[in-house]
Amino acid sequence: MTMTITKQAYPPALWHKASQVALALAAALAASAARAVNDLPGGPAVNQLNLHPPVTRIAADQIWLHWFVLAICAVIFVGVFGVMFYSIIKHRKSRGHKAAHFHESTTVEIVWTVVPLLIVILMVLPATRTVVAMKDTSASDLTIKATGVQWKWGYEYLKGEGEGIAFYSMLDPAQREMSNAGKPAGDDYLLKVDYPLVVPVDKKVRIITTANDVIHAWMVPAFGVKQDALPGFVRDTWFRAEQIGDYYGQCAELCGKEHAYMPIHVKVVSAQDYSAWVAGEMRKIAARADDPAKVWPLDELVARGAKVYAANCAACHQASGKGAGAIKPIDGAAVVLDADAGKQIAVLLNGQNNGAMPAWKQLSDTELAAVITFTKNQWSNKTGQIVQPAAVVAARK
Ligand code: HEC
Ligand SMILES: [Cu+2]
Repeated sequence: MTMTITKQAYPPALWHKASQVALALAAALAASAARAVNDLPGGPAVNQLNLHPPVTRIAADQIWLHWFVLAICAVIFVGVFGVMFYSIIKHRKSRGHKAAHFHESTTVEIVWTVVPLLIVILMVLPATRTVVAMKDTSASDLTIKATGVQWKWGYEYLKGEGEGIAFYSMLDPAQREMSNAGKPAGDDYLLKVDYPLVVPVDKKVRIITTANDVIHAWMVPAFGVKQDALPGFVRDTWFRAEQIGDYYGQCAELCGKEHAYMPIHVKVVSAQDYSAWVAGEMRKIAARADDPAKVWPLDELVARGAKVYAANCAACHQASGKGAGAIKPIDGAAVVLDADAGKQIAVLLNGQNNGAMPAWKQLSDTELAAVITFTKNQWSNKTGQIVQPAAVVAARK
C-alpha cells in the first residue's frame, strides 16, 4: 500500500508557522539588502570569499601557502580524475578490452610511495618555515599581555615603549544597544570597541595571551594571528604590522553567551603618533596615581617638581631658570616670588602672552603644584612657599 502525504496530513497550524517563518526570512533578506553595508578596511568585507588582505609578512606567507597548496591539490585532482576517467572510458569492456592480471608490481608501489612523499615534502618545507617564524617571538620591541575575560579583553603593556599602560577594551555600548534592538548599523557593527589596542607600525609586537575564566582566542586575520588564551597558562604570538590603519578581529574560541561581543580592534599608528599616545596615557596614569588631596612636605614636592620642570619647562626656561630672549626668566621673576601663589597658578593654567608661554592644563594637579613649588624654591628663589595640589584643584574651577 502506498501512502501519499498531502498538505492535510500536517496540522494546519504547522503550515501556518512555516509560512510565517518563510515570510520573516524573506523580510530579513530584503532588509539586509536594503541596508547599505560597505567593506570595513582592516576588517570584514561584503561577500568576502578570500582571506583578509595581509598587513604582516606572516599573513602574506599564509595566503601564499593557502594558494600554493590549493594549486597542488587542484593539479592532483585533475591528474587523478583524468587518468581515472580516461582509463574507464578507453578500456571499457564493451570495447573488448581485456583486464591485465598482475600482482605486486614493485615499480607501481615505489612510484605511489615516492611521488606523494615528494609532494608532501614540497608542501611541508615552505609551511614549516612559516610556522617556525610564527612561533619566533624573540627580540620583540613591545610586549603586551592580552587577557581574555568574559566578555572583554584586558591589555597590559609589559615591556617596551608604553610599559605600564593597562586598560580593558570592550564592545562600544552603542553597538550593544543596536544589537539588543535588532538594528545593526555601520560597517564596524559589533567590532567597535571603547579603547582599541594601539601599537606602532613596523615594530615587532609580542602578544602574551592568557585568560581569567574560560578559553578565549585572540585573533586578527589581517595579521595572520590567532592564539588561544587559556586560563592558568600563558601562550604567545607576535606580529609586525607594515601598514598604518585599523585592524579588526574577534574572540575566536566559543567562550559563553557573549562570545560574539568581545571584538578586537588594533590601531596601528606611526612611531610619532604612538609616542604621543603613550605620553597621554602616562599622564593619565600619573594623574590617577596622585591623590590631589594629599598634603606634601616641601622637600618631596620640590623633588617631584624638579622632574616636571626638566621634562616640560627646561627646554624654554633653561635648567638655570634664566630663560633666553623672549622667554622670561623664572629665577627672580616677580610672579614666582609673589606671596600670592594664585598668580603663578593662573600663569601655568592659562598660559601667558597669547600662548607664548603655553597653558599646562594637561599636567595633573600634583604635577602643577610640584613644579610651582620647585620654581618658588629653586635658584635664588628661596621663598619657602609650598603650593599644595588642593590649591591647583581650587584654581581649576
Ligand atoms: C615653549 C616655551 C615655554 C615652555 C615649555 C614653558 N614656558 Fe614658561 N614662559 C615662556 C615664555 C615665552 C614666557 C614669557 C611670556 C610673556 O612674554 O609674558 C613664559 C613665562 C613664564 C612665567 C611667567 C614669568 C613672568 O615673569 O611673567 C612662568 C612662571 C613660567 N613661564 C613658568 C613655566 C613653567 C613652570 C613651565 C613648565 C611647566 C614653563 N614655563 C614652560 C615659554 C615657555
Ligand atoms: Cu572569548
